Amino acid sequence: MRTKAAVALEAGKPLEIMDVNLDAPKEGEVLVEVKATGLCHTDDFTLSGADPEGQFPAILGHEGAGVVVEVGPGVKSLKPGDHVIPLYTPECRECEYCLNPKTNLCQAIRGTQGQGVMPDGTSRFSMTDGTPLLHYMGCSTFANHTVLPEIALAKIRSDAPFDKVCYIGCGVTTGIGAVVNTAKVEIGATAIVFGLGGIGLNVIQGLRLAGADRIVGVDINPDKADMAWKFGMTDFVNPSEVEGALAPYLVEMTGGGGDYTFDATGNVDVMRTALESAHKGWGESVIIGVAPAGAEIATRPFQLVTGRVWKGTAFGGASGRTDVPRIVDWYMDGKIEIDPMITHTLTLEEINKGFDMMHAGESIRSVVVY
Ligand code: NAD
Ligand code: DAO
Ligand code: ZN
Ligand code: ZN
Repeated sequence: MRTKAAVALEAGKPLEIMDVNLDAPKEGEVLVEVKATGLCHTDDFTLSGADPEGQFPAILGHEGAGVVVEVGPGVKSLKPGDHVIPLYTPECRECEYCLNPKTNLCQAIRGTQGQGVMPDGTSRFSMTDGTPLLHYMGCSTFANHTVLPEIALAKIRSDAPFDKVCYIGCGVTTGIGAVVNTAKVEIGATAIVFGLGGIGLNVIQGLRLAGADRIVGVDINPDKADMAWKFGMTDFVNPSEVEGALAPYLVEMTGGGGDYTFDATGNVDVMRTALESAHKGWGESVIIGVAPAGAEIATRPFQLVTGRVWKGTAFGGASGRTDVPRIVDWYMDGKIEIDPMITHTLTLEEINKGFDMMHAGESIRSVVVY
């Protein structure tokens, strides 16, 4: 079939809107009509060339929602008409990783997903001249139709609005999951969140949900504070207004440091500050941000010797087929908010404008509705 897509032809160039070929789903695969897709910082990271694993030409996009159109041979859990959210972290429920409750990093299709192809080693997408196009994070939601493995689709209720719940495909689940799955924040905790963008705001609403008492937000863009207050931030710090080093300032302000601190910036210097702002003896610092190719983190080992814990999270530690439908329910039941964070709704033709607004810090989440 033919479908319309925003194609990343090479790093650093705007996406090009074009018709592309999409082959039918093969064994264990599903054809999905994408109804809406969110623009995540990670798509931009790849498009910019900063992603060490970035490959081109490809169809980016990993945050979406849509409807099953056709299932390939052997697919049992989904049928045409089902509403789904694509999962860049699949859940096969059979591999050594899925069977270990300590991780959500299903490895069933890891090798081929990282190479930008389906599990049989081939791509379903090509340009109309026959040039193969790679898949991205196993999702490729910047196309009106895409093919995914069955294990990379969460079936969701049919009354959930696509243009809102698409955000659960990455940002919402990553931020809230970092709090409830990875950090396991307790009622009454003090937390510090670095970066109040599409992920950090969801960390903040996750902290409110978990019952944290004090939620300190840190961002170099003071405009980001307005939304964070609405989601539960109790204190705001703009690092450029702090004299001297930021970590001691935050430790002092919180009476010893955060029980939990979160990096949602992707900046390795911020990651260090986050670790060093965690409470001596028990503070845990969670890295969510994805750093540029070659970047490394550093701290004095004594920071860990004296009881701080440094950890990271992918997709908020969520097992997608199990957890994503529940998060959709939380949204539909009013337990979490999504709508105010979707600051812009665009057509596919406007997708590059969405990335421009992301660069300018003007948007939280832009969503393309097909
Ligand atoms: P964003 O651009 O919307 O937000 C980042 C925020 O950090 C912005 O508000 C910016 O002003 C702020 N910031 C930048 N430098 C700062 C500094 N030095 N100090 C304080 N604040 C600073 O990005 P996002 O969509 O929220 O994504 C955040 C990070 O999370 C990115 O690195 C992204 O790649 C990563 N991410 C990780 C996962 C995962 O599973 N681990 C999933 C999605 C996104
Ligand atoms: O299993 O080895 C692995 C890698 C899983 C990739 C997880 C990616 C998480 C961070 C990327 C940001 C997502 C938008
Ligand atoms: Zn698995
Ligand atoms: Zn994302």
